[in-house]
Amino acid sequence: MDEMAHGVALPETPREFGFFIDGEWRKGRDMFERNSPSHDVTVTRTARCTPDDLDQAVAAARRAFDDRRWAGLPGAERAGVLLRTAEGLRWHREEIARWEVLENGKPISQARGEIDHCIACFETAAGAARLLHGDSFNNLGDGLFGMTLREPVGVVGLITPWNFPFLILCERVPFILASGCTLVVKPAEVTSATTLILADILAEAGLPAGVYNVVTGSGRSIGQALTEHAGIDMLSFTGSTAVGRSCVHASADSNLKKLGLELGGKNPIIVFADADLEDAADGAAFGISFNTGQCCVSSSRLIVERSVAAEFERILAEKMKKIRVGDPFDPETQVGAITTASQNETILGYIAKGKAEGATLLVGGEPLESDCGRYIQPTLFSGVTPSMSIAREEIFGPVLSSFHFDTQDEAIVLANDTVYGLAASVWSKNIDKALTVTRRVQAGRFWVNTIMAGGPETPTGGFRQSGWGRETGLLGVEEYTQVKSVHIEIGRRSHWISS
Ligand code: TXE
Repeated sequence: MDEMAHGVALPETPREFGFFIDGEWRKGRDMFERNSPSHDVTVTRTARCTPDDLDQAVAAARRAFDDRRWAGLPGAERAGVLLRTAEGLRWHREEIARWEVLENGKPISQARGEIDHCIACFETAAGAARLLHGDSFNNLGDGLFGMTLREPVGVVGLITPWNFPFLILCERVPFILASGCTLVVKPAEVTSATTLILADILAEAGLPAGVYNVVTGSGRSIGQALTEHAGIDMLSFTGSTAVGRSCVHASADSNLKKLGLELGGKNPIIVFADADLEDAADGAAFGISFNTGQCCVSSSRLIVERSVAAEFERILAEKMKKIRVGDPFDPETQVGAITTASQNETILGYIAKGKAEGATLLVGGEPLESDCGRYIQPTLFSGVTPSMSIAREEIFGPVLSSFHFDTQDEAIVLANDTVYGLAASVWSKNIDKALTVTRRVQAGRFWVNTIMAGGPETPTGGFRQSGWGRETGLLGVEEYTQVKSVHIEIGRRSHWISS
């Protein structure tokens, strides 16, 4: 009998996965195991793919691209596959949610919500597959007509992280497929299960063999080899800024493949004195605690107007104390486990640095006692100054640093005082202030009097060192296309050489 956690069975034996090339499952020779971050039970065994496996996956994706079995279909047929996949995700919602929880440690209620977002991604991309088009130039004179064609880039390599294994995958895969590209995915080694499960759902939906291939293994070996592979036309990478930088080097040193990068963030949440403070405090608590702060768009720098700072921090601290942290299979849990042991150490290391550098700890700051699993209570530091490491570096955990400002200009300077520019949020009932801040703070995604809102219709991506390119929305499909300009002579060309 399987062990139970809140009525959900933990696997008695780990589920073993092969890897997926050219529409077929292959068996790994060398396997690695993943323990659940919340229950310390081995949940999956996944293959360590070899460079030869990767070559075969790239070759399969290349054949599937070159013979036009996918790119050559009408957009309506590609849309049909994407819509049937969305339907498949509805059928497999509970299964996918369970494996997300088992490998990542996120709360089950959150995992279900994320899968609903993934379904919406497939539906949105299906619409985009039908609407994707170029442009025409009727203004080149009577003798010449011009147009632009949008053509798929080719074979895409996709490297995804462990914080949103399925959501980040689905914010890319349907848009890549809508463009007509084929792909080779390398999920994070600790959270590969749901990327592999998607292979069967896509195949059931009618995706031709060779269009979606998955190789598994470590970032340093198989991930690095994918970034360097000359058979890949474009690489979409989501993860740390350090590895993003190495993708740029790998592209430069191989075939100058096109890059899409979504990297780190140190995102500001700016609260003016005229904001609804209760509402803003709820947003701030959610913004730093969602997915245990292991989220590239976490609002990790609170920039609050000095006249209300003490009151705001008191309201916020009270709210943060009430956040329910614990077993992710408990439907009441809001914050689950820290996904990896090394990330846990990183977060606790930053909390220790914050204390040592003289910030004032208002709430949290300790790991929670637990028989198994790694949990950290959402943490708030006040009196943070811009030079402290908790002010500058991405912690990727539930640790919020609070700064105070007196003027709007000062708030904008503080918000922009980072190398990143992924997301930002401003809270004010004064439209002039809210809009001025929105226009002057550098960030790819902005929220006014809300946080982490929005669906797959709008694009995501970063300014500055937070990345290159955009995912989701129409731009998210166009990103995986290249534009060809076509000129057509009407009538007789005037000759260069006189007859
Ligand atoms: O990320 P990595 P890590 C940030 C966050 C976190 C830090 C480290 O600050 O604390 O990164 O996390 C693959 N060539 N983010 O070390 O290593 C790896 O297998 C090619 C922010 O886990 O960047 C995985 O699939 N690929 C972020 C993916 O890269 C390589 C999400 C991400 O892992 C590789 C995750 C290499 N040399 C971490 N090395 C976000 N923007 O949401 C690793 N990988």
